[in-house]
Amino acid sequence: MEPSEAWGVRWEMAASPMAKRYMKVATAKQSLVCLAADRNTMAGLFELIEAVGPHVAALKTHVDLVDDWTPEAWSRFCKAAHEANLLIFEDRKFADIGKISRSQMAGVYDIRSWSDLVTAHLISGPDIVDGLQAAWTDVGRSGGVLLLAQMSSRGNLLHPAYTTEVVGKGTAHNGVFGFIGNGSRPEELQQLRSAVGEEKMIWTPGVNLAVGDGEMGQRYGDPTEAVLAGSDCIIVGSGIHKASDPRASAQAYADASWKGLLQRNR
Ligand code: 5BU
Repeated sequence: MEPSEAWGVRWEMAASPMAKRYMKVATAKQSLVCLAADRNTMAGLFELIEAVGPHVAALKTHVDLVDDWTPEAWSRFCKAAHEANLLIFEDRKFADIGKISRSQMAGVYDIRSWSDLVTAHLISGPDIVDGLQAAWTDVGRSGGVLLLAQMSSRGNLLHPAYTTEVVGKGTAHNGVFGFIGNGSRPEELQQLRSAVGEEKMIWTPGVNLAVGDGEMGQRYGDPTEAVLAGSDCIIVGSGIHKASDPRASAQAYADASWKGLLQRNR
């Protein structure tokens, strides 16, 4: 199937090359799954790519939770991710002023050199997006920012008025790839989608085939329902990396997400 057929209006409207790249990969793999690769050893991370690479479109990392992290091992890891045709998404949740966020993209982890996508809060104002974009430009690369418009955790402080402001500022900015929405609540997601319109991506954590409350305030919603409500990518962590068979589990999430996309565009 062609991406234009699978994605319909999103493909037509998407202005960012990164969004097109994601939609192509997702179509090729018939999977709208981003694996939250929350394992704390390099061996565990390599094992995951090996097991689930064909069934996921992107890999979400928390580079600072890996116990045995080294620049060399990380660069091999990123190479393996590219070979498996995965976008690399560092969920760093930048929040500082523009110039500091730009510097934080460098530093020990040098996130700007390997990330295709990063997350940011808009709490400090819209210049953070320019700071992050400048960091990619500093190394001759390009990337996309996902702004946190909603969160999946209970009691979070991203209230509807805040969400509206984030969406208003974010939709107008070319450096914004899209928004993080709450995958655990389809009705909240529908509201987010109508505010965002059809151009930008909405990616959603808080998704699990076992719907309900997770650890420490995490909440989970159904993958197909999230896509039907307007999510373009379900972010799944423990549902895959803690499963007894991560490959089979990744395949199940891929199928659930793909079914949602085809149904949404019928
Ligand atoms: P889980 O194991 O599927 O619960 O992992 C969820 C991942 O998504 C984890 O890496 C979180 O950092 C990330 N996440 C989230 O759970 N909720 C949010 O609102 C945001 C990110 Br933003």
